[in-house]
Amino acid sequence: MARLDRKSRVRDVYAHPLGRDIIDKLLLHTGISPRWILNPVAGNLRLGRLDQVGRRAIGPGFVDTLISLLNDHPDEPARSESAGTSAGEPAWWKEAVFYQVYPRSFQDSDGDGLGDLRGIISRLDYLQDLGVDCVWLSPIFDSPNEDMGYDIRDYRRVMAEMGTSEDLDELIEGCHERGMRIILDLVVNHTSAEHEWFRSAVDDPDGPYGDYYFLRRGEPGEDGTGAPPNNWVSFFSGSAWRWIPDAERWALHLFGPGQMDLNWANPTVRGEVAEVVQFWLARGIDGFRLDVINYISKRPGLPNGNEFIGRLMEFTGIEHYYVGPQLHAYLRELRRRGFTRGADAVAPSSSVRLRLPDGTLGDPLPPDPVGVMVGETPGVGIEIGRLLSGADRGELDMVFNFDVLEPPGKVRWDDYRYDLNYLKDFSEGYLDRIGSNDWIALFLENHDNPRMISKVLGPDDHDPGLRTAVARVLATIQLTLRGTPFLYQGQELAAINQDFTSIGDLRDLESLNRYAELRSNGATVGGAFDEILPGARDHARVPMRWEPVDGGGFTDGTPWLHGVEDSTGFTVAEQRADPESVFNWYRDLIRLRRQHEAFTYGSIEFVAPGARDYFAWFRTSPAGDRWLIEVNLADAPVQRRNGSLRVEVKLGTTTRRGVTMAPYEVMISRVFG
Ligand code: TEU
Repeated sequence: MARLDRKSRVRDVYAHPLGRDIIDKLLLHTGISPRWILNPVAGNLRLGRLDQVGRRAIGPGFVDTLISLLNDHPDEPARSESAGTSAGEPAWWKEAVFYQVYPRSFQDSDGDGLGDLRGIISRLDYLQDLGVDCVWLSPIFDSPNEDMGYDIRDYRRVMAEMGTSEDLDELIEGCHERGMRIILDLVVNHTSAEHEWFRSAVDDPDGPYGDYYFLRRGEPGEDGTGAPPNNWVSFFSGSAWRWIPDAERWALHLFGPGQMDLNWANPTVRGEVAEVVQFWLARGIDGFRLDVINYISKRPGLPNGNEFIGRLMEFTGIEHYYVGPQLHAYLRELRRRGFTRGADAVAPSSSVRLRLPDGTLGDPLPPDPVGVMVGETPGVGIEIGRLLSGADRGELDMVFNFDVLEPPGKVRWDDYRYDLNYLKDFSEGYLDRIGSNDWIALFLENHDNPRMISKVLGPDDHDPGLRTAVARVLATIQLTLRGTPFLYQGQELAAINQDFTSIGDLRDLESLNRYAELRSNGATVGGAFDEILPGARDHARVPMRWEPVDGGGFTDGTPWLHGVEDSTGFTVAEQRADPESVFNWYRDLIRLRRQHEAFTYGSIEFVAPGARDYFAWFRTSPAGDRWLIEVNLADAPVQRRNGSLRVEVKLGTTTRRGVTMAPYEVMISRVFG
C-alpha cells in the first residue's frame, strides 16, 4: 500500500485495508450509511482539508493519528478467487464444528458449586452424541479468578478448583478417543498480578522481569490516583493504569486491575509464550483460542489516545493497541516457534481418532503439524481479519469478527431487538468480501455476550414456540453458511437470558465495575442495574441445565452463579427425549454437514441478496452436489424464490415447499437438475 499523508484523499483511506475497517467500524458505531463515504465529494476530500473542515467534530489529532496508524500497516490481503467458488486448502478445522465449554458452569463433579474437568469428562458422551468435532475450554489454568480464569497465575498448572493435571490428561484422551479434538484458551495479552513474573517485576522493577510488563515511573498523588502515564481507559472501567506502591511504578492493565499487560516487544516474553504452547501441544492439546490476541502489540511510547476516537469507541487509547505495529510479526513468530511441531517435538500422549462421514471412528491420526490458532480479535474488521488469518500469511487460522453481534449504532449494553436481516446482510457482505485464501469463524454467542434468542425476541423469548423457532433459524444459518461454526454451550438447548433482578445476582467483574461506575456517576440502584442488565456477561455464564430439577443437575452444592430460568422442556434430558427439539435439530444439522462436502468445502451463492426476511443460498460441492438452504427471518410469511426448482427436502420445519414460507420456516433441500 502507498504511504498516506495529509494530501491523500478519503477514498485513499477507504482503499487501505485498515482504513476500510476503521471507516466501516465508525459507520457501524454511528449507524451512518456507507453511502456517505462512497459519494465523490466525500471521497475526494483531502485529509488535510478534512482536518480543517471537520475540526469541530473530530477534534485535533484524529487525521494525523489515522495516517500514522495506516502507514504502520503497509500489507494488503492477497487477492484470490471468490470465496463463492474455491475453499482453499483442506484443513480439519474447516470441516469441524467447535463447541465452547465454559468449565465453571458446565458440570460440577465434587459438589463445590463450580464446574470442573471431571464434570466435563462425565459429559463427553453427550458432546460426542451432539456431534461436535472440537471442544474449546475457557481457561482452566491456575488463576485467582478475578476475571474467571482470564487472569492466569501459572500457565502450566491446572486450576485447583477445576481438578488435577491427571484429570486434564484423561479429558484430552477422552476427547481423542471419541473423535473430538480439544483446544484451550491462551490468555497471553496479560497475566494475573499474582503470576510469579509480575511478582518478580514488582520486587525488582529494573530487573529482567520488569521488562515483561509496562511499568512506568511516576507520582502516585496523595490518593494513589495521581497522573497515570497516559489517558488510556480500561475495558473494565476506570484508568488502564494501576499504581504499584511496592514497585513505585504505574502498571498497565487494559482489563481488570489484576490483569497486567505483557510487553510483547520483549523477545523473552515471546519466547516464554512459545514454550507454554509447545508444553501443551506435547500434552496432546490440538491448539488454542487466543484471547484478545490483536491487543498484544502496543504503539511504542504508549501515546495518549485521541479524544474523538475514545468517545466514539468508548475506550480511549484503543487505536494504539487494537492492531499494533508489530502484531503480524509477533503472530508469525508465535506460529513458527509455538504452534508448529518441530521434527524433534515430543510426541503427544494421544491424538484424535479419525471420524468418518457416517460418524464411525477410525484409528488415531498423526498429530497435526501445526496446532490450530483461533484468534479472538475484538474490534478487528474484515480486511484486517484477512491479514491476520489469510492462508498465505502464516499467522492465525481464523479470527472472530465481532461486528456480527451488534447492528449499526448498537453496542452490547443497549436494550434492543436484534433484526435477523442484519445477520443476513453481515453474512452476505462478509462472504462476498473474502477470497478462497480466507476462512471465517461463524459464531453468534460466547461467554461474553447475551443469548442471541433473547436479543432477537426480547421478552417473547419465554414463549417456547418462538424460542424454538428462532433457535432453529440461528442454528441453520450458523451450520450451513461457509465457514467454521463455533457453538457456545447451551445454544443447542435454545438458552435465553436470565431474569436477574438485582446486582447481587451477578458475579462478573465487568458488570460489577460498570454498575459501580454508573452509581458513582449518580445513577440510581435500579437505573444502574437496568443499564447493565441487557449486556451483562452473566447471562451466558449460568450453569447448564441437564435435568428438569432445581439447579438443573449441575451441582449437588450451591452453584457459584444462580441461573434463574425454570422453564420446562429446555433441559438436556427433555430436549434429547424430544425428536422435534432444538437439540435434535442441531444434532441433525451437524450430521448433515459431516455427510455432505457441500456444507464444508462447497461453494456458496446467495439467492435474492437484497430481499428482506428471505435468506437463502446454494451450497455446491466440488463434485456438483447442490443444496438449497432457505430461512424465513420473520415471524410472518415471506415469498419464496426459485419455487419451480426440483428439490428433495432433507431437513425442514415442513416438508412441503410452498410458494410462501411460514413464519421462521427453515428448509434444507437437495437440488436436482
Ligand atoms: O474478551 C475480550 C472482549 O472482547 C470482551 O471482554 C470485551 O472486550 C469486554 O467485554 C468489553 O466489552 C476476552 C475474554 O473473552 C473475556 O472473558 C475476558 O474478560 C477478556 O478477554 C480479558 O481477558
